[in-house]
Amino acid sequence: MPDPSAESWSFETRAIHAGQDPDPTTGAVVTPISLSTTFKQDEVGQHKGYEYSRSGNPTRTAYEEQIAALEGARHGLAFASGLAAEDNVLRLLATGDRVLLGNDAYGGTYRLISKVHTQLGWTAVDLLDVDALVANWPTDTRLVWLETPTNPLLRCFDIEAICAAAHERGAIVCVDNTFATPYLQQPLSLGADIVVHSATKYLGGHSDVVGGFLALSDDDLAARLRFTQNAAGAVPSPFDCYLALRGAKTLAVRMDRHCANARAVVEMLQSHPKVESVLYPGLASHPGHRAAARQMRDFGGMVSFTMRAGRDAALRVAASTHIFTLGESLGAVESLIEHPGQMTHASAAGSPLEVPDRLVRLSVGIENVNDLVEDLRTALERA
Ligand code: P1T
Repeated sequence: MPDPSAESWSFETRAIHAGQDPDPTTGAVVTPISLSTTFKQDEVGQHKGYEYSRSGNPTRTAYEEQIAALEGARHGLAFASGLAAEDNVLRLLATGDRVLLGNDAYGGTYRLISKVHTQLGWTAVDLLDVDALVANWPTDTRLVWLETPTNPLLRCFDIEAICAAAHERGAIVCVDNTFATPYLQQPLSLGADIVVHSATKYLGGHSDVVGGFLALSDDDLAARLRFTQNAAGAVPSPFDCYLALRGAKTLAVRMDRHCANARAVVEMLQSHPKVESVLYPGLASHPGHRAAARQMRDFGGMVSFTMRAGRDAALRVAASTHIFTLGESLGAVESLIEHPGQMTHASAAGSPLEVPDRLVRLSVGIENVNDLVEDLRTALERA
């Protein structure tokens, strides 16, 4: 359970103090990396809250309390990767239950639902049109899975309206908040049942730890997820927890800079003749802009665009930048560029979640904004 005093603290303070009281035995201000796999019991069953490090670990507890406090959640559960966290959510369902999946999402999420959890039914749906969604609602739906903003088209969905529709029809809603982060958007306050993160991205923020996270306030659901976290065992190491906790301390200041830099990059891309369209939630013409403006503090650091000349030009831009590094992943201090069709979303080829082949995705980092804009402009000239 998060530190109760954390409830009155603002976001930035929670990031640095929630779950992170100085160590009571030494006074250490920084949360220790607790490597012990086992913990002494005074009598059988009498211990200080820890027995075995898969079931619970002090460094993990600090990190779980920190991120739960940032999401406004009663419970936080850390996992070895974003997909491991997602897998635990899908294990809540029974054979034959249906997942409604937004028709734009991380390729690995689509792969997990459609190729691993083959005992489940799934339908890819356009979550932008809630009326159409409700009109065609499959009655066996138990879970609605949505990213907002989505990966990689950055579509934004009305979390509140979708949750209301789902709850009326007996389904729960899991929101992947990886792109927005709890600094920009807090889905639980809008009615979501579970928030999932790839902590590998903005929470960790430095491209040096793979992790996943679930945040939620429902005690029963949390107990079921805590059971599978331990029983299936996809937990992060204490060092991973330390890195993610350390990274998340600076989430607010990093996000402010990611958003500001992204705005400048969007402006340049919009005026460039080789760019066909710019996808960014902050643009008034963008699908879901109004929902984003309502439910997000700012529009994030992810920007996608399509190249007028097609796929080969998109591949050339992706290979021509110097500061933007060509690579998968996102959300860290350094800027990244990639071609979703052949990289992060290759597993969605031929599916309803296939992405345009002329699409380029940017994770705008926190380097100097003029350097970033010039790097991209030069790459576009060459493409
Ligand atoms: O990579 P992992 O920590 O397992 O998280 C999976 C995941 C879940 N949700 C979203 C929205 C994601 O973007 C990801 C991972 N995405 C990438 C690696 C990528 O480059 O898009």
